[in-house]
Amino acid sequence: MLLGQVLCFQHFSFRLLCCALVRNDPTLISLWSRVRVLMSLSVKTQAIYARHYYNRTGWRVEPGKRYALKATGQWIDLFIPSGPAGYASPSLLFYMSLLEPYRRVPEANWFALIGLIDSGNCSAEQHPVIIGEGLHHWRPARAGELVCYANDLPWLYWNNFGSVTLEIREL
Ligand SMILES: [Ca+2]
Repeated sequence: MLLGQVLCFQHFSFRLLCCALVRNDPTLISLWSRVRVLMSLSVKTQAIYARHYYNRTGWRVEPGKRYALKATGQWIDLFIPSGPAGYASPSLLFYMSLLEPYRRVPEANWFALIGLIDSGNCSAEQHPVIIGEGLHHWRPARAGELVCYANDLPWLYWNNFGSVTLEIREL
């Protein structure tokens, strides 16, 4: 779907909501709720589990297309709760800053939501994308399945709990 079409549709939806609220018209409010349902059908949702080394989404992405990603929720690293943006090494746990270079993506926060595009061989882990709380206009570098995980030390997934929810929408 073209970005212009999405923006036009969203603009229409917003104007419809405004009219419905100003006029307090039940018919318009009902119509707006149906439009919202139609818009939500274009959004795919997937749970990303902290303990899984790889979370396969089943979503095939392609270069030349643009996607909006949004992540919400909370997962837990042993006893440290975190959102999908992840967390910095706590000052009280000084050893964690020493371990930062050994994270799967050293430059990203602990428990930041990471994505990679699997073109057939996940083990390469090349070109990870830091998704965090989301990306507004993501352009994949190549075609493949989007695979996600919490950024952690490769050998410390056994003490991870919970999941975050990831949404994807093609623009
Ligand atoms: Ca862990």
